[in-house]
Amino acid sequence: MISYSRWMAARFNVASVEVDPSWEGAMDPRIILVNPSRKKNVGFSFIVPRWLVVLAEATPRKFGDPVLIDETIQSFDPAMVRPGDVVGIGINTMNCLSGYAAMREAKLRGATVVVGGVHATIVPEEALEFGADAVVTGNGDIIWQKVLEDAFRNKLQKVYHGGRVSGDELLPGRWDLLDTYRYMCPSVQTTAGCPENCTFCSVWVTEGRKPRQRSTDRIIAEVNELSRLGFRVIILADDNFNPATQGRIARETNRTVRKMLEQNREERLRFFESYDRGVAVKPAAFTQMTSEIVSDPEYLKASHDLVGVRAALIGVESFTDDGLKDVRKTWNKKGEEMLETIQAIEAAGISVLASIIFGLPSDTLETASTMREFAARSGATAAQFTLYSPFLGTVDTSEMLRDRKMRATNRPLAEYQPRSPIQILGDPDYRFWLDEKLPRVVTIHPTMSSDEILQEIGKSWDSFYSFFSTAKRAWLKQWSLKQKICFFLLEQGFRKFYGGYGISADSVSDKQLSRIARSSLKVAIEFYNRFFRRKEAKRLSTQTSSAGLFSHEAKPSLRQE
Ligand code: B12
Ligand code: SF4
Repeated sequence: MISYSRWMAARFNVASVEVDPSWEGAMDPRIILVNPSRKKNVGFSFIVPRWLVVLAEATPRKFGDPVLIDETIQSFDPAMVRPGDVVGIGINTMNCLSGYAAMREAKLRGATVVVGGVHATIVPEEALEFGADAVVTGNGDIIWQKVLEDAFRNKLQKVYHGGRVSGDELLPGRWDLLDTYRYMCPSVQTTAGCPENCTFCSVWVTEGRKPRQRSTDRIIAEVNELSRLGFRVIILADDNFNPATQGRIARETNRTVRKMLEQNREERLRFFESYDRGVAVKPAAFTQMTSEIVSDPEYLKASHDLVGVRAALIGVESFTDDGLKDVRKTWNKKGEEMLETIQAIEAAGISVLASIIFGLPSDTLETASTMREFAARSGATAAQFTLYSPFLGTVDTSEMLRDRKMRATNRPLAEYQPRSPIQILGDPDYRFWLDEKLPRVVTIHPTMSSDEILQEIGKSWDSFYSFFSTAKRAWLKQWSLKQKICFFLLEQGFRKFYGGYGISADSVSDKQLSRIARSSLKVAIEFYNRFFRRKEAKRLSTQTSSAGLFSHEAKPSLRQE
């Protein structure tokens, strides 16, 4: 177990707390928002962490424009902080350690530090224990204003509950404050929450099971702004892009919930139509869907035709019945049926990133082979094989932590039946997410060693992305040779950056990128921005002068009534 005081002493041994004179002239007091990262200062990043721009929008203009620091781009330099500044830090479980480090340094310079984000929502007391002046749980969109008012009047409370704000209140981002040329994809949210309750996922716990649709006008205005900035690809950072499809509604037994889902489906389809009419130059969108989208051909077609969804992460999780039972996702198709599902989504023009978890309680060395074989035959454009990991706030992790506590009491097993066959390492006080030397696998699987699990995951990435398999996938696409070559290079790049781990916002991956890989990333993003985005932004800005290009009524509806 980590000794808290030793860790703090080693980590925050800051010799000087002098303020960088270049910041002296700036307006008083300032708000600084920090997105911490374990991998500092890569310089460029694929995806914008949305909370940064949303909190910037939530900051009343009277307090001045906040300074946005995304540590994947630029390390947080504590010298920029002056006494009286308010520093807001957003953390998830993977980057909380870096967040606490930034917090401590900001506090040493006399700032008031407020911590929010998924991790702070799940364990708010931890940020306070580490010295935060205040912690915000839930959505920051509305409550942030109150926090700032209180902070500047010296009336700050310890805990603020932002709750789940209504869809209409979910704010757009302030893109003007971000150096967007450092990123490949901006992220926009269209809906929050997910009606499912998978045991490995914290979304339904924090965001709720009732989907919240964001305001259509706000989404359209935001996407049009991003189009004007030259972005041609966006991430729809939705918890679940298709919360209510025909299949989902059909299996709902609760009448009230079914009614709510039916309304949501109608609302989504209306939104898709308005989006199509209102977004003048539609960017290609990448999002996260459930496989149930195939149960609803109208929804699937509209996602592609009206919203421009061209790729989606689909939570396959497991190809076996037992695996799906493990994660309470038996509504997902299994085996051959899942292959048909993936092929149907691909046939609708949406490239599938099949997301598969390995290391589930029922997984064995045999299921690893099955997983590879199914993935290869699935027809998915891409696949990721992720390690089953205990994230805080999930049913699985809560059970494992409780099991660990009970085991430590040495009560006879007859009195306590562990809930999970998987155990979390360490004694009951060991908070693995705070361990700087965190082992890759923090759990003990009932039948496989950690090495075996990692080997199988490695083998799966190797076989799916082998030169031959990638070339074959490229060859089978109905594309021009140039597109096939691009696809091949992209897939190899995906494997290089995310292999062994899965798609992330760069910041959380522990993967050590070689200098060559980092440089290629920089060159690729620089190239995209310089030669494509700037040109595109210029072209569009000349077009905006012609009336109505970005108005919501720009195009007639394409949906047949
Ligand atoms: C889109 C998404 C992705 C995208 C983009 C990620 C990105 N960084 O932009 C992709 C596909 C790349 C991705 C990857 C991964 N993700 Co993800 N992702 C999401 C998702 C669905 C939405 C995130 C989002 O942008 N929401 C919109 C913004 C506006 O909401 P927000 O960040 O929560 O911020 C609000 C509040 O939290 C609060 N807030 C946030 N910060 C602050 C700071 C202050 C000071 C205040 C006051 C308030 C505040 O106010 C904000 C506005 O309301 C979430 C689910 C979720 N609901 O959080 C999972 C989620 C964050 N991801 C998760 C995981 C596990 C991952 C991966 C590790 C998956 C993997 N490969 O194994 C990777 C890496 C994560 C990372 N951080 O990079 C987990 C995190 C669990 C945890 N306890 O930390 C989540 C919660 C989903 C889950 N399965 O449980 N992800
Ligand atoms: S894994 Fe996907 S479907 Fe399951 S609860 Fe989380 S967001 Fe919903």
